[in-house]
Amino acid sequence: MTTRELAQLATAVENGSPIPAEHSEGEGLIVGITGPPGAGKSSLAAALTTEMRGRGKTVAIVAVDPSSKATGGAILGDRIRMQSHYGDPGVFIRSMATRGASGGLGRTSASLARLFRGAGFDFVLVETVGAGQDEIDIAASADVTLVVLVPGMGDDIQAIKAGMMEIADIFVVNKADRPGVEQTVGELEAMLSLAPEGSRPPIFRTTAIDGAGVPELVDALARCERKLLKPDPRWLIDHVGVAVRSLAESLPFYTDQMGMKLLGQEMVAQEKVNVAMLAVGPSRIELLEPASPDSTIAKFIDKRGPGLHHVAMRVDDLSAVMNRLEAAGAKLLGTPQRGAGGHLYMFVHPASSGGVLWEIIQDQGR
Ligand SMILES: Nc1nc2c(ncn2[C@@H]2O[C@H](COP(=O)(O)OP(=O)(O)OP(=O)(O)O)[C@@H](O)[C@H]2O)c(=O)[nH]1
Ligand SMILES: [Mg+2]
Repeated sequence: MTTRELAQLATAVENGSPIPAEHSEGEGLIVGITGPPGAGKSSLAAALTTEMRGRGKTVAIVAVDPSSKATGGAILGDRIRMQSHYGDPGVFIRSMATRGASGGLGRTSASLARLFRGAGFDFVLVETVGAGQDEIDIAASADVTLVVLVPGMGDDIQAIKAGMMEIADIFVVNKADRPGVEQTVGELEAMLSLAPEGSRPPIFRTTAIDGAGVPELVDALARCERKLLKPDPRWLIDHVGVAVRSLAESLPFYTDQMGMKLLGQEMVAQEKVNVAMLAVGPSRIELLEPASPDSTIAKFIDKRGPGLHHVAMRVDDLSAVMNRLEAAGAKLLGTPQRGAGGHLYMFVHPASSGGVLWEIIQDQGR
């Protein structure tokens, strides 16, 4: 594929087209680079690119640049930083100016990253600012996420670290030519000491403008495996619904014999069921007892006997999922309802899903 063809494909993907099947898989490593504005993410991406090119590796860069919305200035700056890489056929650079657009940015850049990996690049660097949903989306789709900090951030570091702890695979303290590097590293170490050993991200010191520390960072990246099984936070099994004739008879198996924690019990008038919720890691088991002979659950038990009734999937955008299902002709049971907790939910008929009744849930405020 020529650079021009790739650029055209990238534009199509940015505009919502699916990634062509022949470019959907690759062996490359997707590296998310995030951190506060001005931390040196773009400079680091340029320095990483120089080092990677020196090792004969190809590099694609996706820059997501909210700070450029007013003037495009940051992108101009990035152009200068990337100057030596323009014209190198082993480097492909895509800057996404957000121009105030909100939402979906993270997913678009994640799609671009997958496209570039599918196009055969050895490393795909994805730059983004901050710690919002976009960063979480990018971190979820990246194999490795670098969180770039700088010395002398003072109180800011606490706030920034709080949001970035979860997504950092590697911390980079950039601008190591400036005073206060060791203090920042020390603060990070103190904070990381609270995390269980074995899950503490390593800390690297770099000076992006002259490349100091960058070879060590590339060594670390070269050792990283693709995280094929990295959890995608957009999808979560929220709970498994089990129809029972009697909570009094069934509950002790879960609580006493299995030793699970009972989260609560309630009567859901809308569905005419008594519900008991049990904790299973971040998910739950929902035991459903008919509260009336004409409830859906009573009819289910009459017809099929007690047992597995439905599986509930939590998604971040129910209407998007619903639109996709509708467009594909799936059989939806009614329209989204609002549950007691304020969440939205709807059901997909088993005929459309290989025999499972799916409840799709979207949390309140997401
Ligand atoms: N002294 C010093 N300056 C650096 C270093 N890395 C980057 N800079 C400078 O810091 C400024 C910001 O660098 P960028 O690479 O644009 O930072 P960024 O994190 O991409 O910034 P945004 O994309 O706007 O959030 C520039 O003036 C860089 O030259 C470094 O290691 N040492
Ligand atoms: Mg930048």
